[in-house]
Amino acid sequence: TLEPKWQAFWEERELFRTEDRSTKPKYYVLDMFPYPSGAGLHVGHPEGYTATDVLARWKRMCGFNVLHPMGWDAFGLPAERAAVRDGIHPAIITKRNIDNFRRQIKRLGFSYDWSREIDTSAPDYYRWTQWIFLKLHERGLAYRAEIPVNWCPAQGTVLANEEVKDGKYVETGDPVERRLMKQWMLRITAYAERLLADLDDVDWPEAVKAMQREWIGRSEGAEITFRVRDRDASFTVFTTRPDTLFGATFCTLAPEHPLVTEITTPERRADVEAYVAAAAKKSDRERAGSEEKRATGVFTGAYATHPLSGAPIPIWTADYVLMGYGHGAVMAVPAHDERDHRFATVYGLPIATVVRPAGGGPAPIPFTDDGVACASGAFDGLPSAECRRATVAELARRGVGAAKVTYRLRDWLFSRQRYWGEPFPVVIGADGEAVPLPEGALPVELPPLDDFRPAPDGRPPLARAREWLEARDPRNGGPAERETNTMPQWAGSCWYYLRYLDPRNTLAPWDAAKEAYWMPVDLYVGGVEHAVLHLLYARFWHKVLFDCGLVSTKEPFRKLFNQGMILAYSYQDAAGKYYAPEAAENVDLQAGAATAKGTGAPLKVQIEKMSKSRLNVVNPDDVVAEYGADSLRLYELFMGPLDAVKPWQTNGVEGVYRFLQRAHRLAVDAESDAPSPALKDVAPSEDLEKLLHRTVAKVTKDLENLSFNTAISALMILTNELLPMTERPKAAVERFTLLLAPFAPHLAEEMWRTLGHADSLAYAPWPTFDPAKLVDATVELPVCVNGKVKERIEAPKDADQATVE
Ligand code: ANZ
Repeated sequence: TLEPKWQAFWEERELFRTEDRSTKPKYYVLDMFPYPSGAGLHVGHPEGYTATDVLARWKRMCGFNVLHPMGWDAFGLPAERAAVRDGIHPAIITKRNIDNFRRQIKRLGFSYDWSREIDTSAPDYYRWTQWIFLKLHERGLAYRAEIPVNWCPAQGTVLANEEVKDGKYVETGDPVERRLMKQWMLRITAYAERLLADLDDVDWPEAVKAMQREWIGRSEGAEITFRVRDRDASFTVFTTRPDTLFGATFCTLAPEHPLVTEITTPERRADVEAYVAAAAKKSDRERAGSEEKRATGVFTGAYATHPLSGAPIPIWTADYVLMGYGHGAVMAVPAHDERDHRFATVYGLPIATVVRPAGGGPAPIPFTDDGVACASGAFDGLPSAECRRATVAELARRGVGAAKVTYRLRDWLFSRQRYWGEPFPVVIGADGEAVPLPEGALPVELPPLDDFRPAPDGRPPLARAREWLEARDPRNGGPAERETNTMPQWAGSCWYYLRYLDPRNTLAPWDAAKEAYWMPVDLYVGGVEHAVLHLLYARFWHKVLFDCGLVSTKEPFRKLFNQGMILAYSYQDAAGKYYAPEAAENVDLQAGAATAKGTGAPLKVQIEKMSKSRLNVVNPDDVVAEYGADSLRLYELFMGPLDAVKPWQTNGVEGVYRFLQRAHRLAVDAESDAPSPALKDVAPSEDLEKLLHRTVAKVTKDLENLSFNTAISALMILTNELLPMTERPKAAVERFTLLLAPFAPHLAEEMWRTLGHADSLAYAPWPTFDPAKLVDATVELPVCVNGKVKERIEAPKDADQATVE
């Protein structure tokens, strides 16, 4: 009953409305905003949200001007699928889901500034997403290209590499083909070096930085040109090991390499064409995976000339060589590369050792480490690193090679054949050119449609909006057609943290002064599943905005923290059938065993991901209804370290619920709701004073380190100390209440009121501690005889040797 009361109190007074300008220092604490799915909130969402809310409330008490907003990542495929299935417009489905999410989140008493709520699918939001797209386009960072994509005819859309396996769409099993299609691309590769280098300046988990580095995949090496024999043709390879050039015994081209058709000899043509056709059906991911399996390939019949030795080298084509990396061609060195070695072994190609271990002795084959060059002409005896430099210098002198840095990062495929996304602010002129619209034409709103399937001609759903499709070419006023692709779901989340600064601005995406005051985000909390794509895309856009002079920081998120996933116990019988936890009894978690109520069938108890099919999803609404929001909040943080993966246990919620009841009784008499009669206006004893200082110090330090579970333990210890006192110093209970406030704000407000304060404690000063009070006056000394502790004695802290003895 007291939670709705305090929530209404906060809302009526707009207590958490953030001031735009302030003399206070700022603190911007951000949650990864949710996709409002039809399933509603699960207990994983409030884990991170509670953590950021505790920090927001704590920082307010510490005198910071805190920005703590919430919004919705509202475009996306599930709403479009539901729309097709149920015949309801995705906007209506999305609004319904948002209303449900907002209701659920509000019940938890988070101190969001709801006046800043944003929705990426609202025209007054996506207008600015389109505006940023125009900035990217202006700078040559958005372009259209004919590229091979994974096309799923049944779904009528392109799919990401991650969505395709064995030539099928993983969700539905529909066949997927490779098709050349004109798509929007964003030139993220132009920012590869900065995206890599600036990782050094942010306070992020090392694991996330490592994943981003891996994704960007910087490789230092060389480009080397090989001439094709008896033809006026050449190709370039990228290699990280130019020092092994003398060991190159064949070359391999990607099946799509334009030279393959040209150089293939008549005798080899049938084999090569069959191979190329088969490779076209596989996705890049599968092809890269053929590394582990047996590499396949065919000989083209043509030869290249070794750039230094002049020896003839057979040219093969093989699908482990990807067209999108380097130049789609490799010089194969079977003695020093695993993959080339496997290939050479299968096809009986020569293997020439050109590096030996620096320390001498036998070497494994292939020997892939650095060593000393051998059988490499003038380079013999050079250590590998030196040999790389010398080889590149020699190739450069002859004009057939140069040092080169390559990135695994690809340009970002930025179009989707969907309805429920941002339309591109672009028209296609009569000449086929994509022409950006002027700023005044924004937003380009989604046309109302009632059928969201691809158009009958196979074009995206937007092609069904006949009237909307017709447009004018801004260059000449002639007829033009709107772009029918939409942006991917990632677009809206690339800049939402900036819109929170100024969400109702109709003249600009944000005000420059507000941006300068608030940015960067001081703390960003969310799931590790966004470690690469979302964070990389957002960093990319931010850097472009920085180059446009629109933001003042190079990086958007100063500190990042990933909360660990919350798992749950599941109950399964021998036949694999799942049981709800209520349907199990005789549960022994240690042994992982239980029995089914009624039948007594033995059940296996396991910790697994929460999912509907496992019947182990915990709904926060149910927890709040039974134990209250404060208990849910406290339990979310008390389960273990924030970044740990941990199982939900409802009896754990009971534990924190009992703790909160005890805490309540420190201030409030359980019978009468009046102030507890034990409260006295007396000074705390010296011992209690020390415990208070130690608790303040501990909780403060733990909050700084996001170590919430240990902070809560300290509050429990203090409660246990205070509760039995018949003369309970009111000043001590007040300090305790303030420490509890960020974690259990409803209960803390109630206690604060009972203690005689008319105002909310949301802005009451955070208790301070005196470091001198943290040190004990005496120390305990173990007395050892022959290395064994025989006794312990107490001595004054500053006692000298003689006194102790
Ligand atoms: C010769 C060589 C000898 C190589 C050796 C390695 C070891 P990273 O480190 O990932 O950048 N390569 C180049 N382009 C390729 C493509 N399009 N598809 C598949 N493989 C390609 O890998 C660079 C190495 O991967 C290059 O160096 C090349 O093989 C291969 F002892 O060249 B290496």
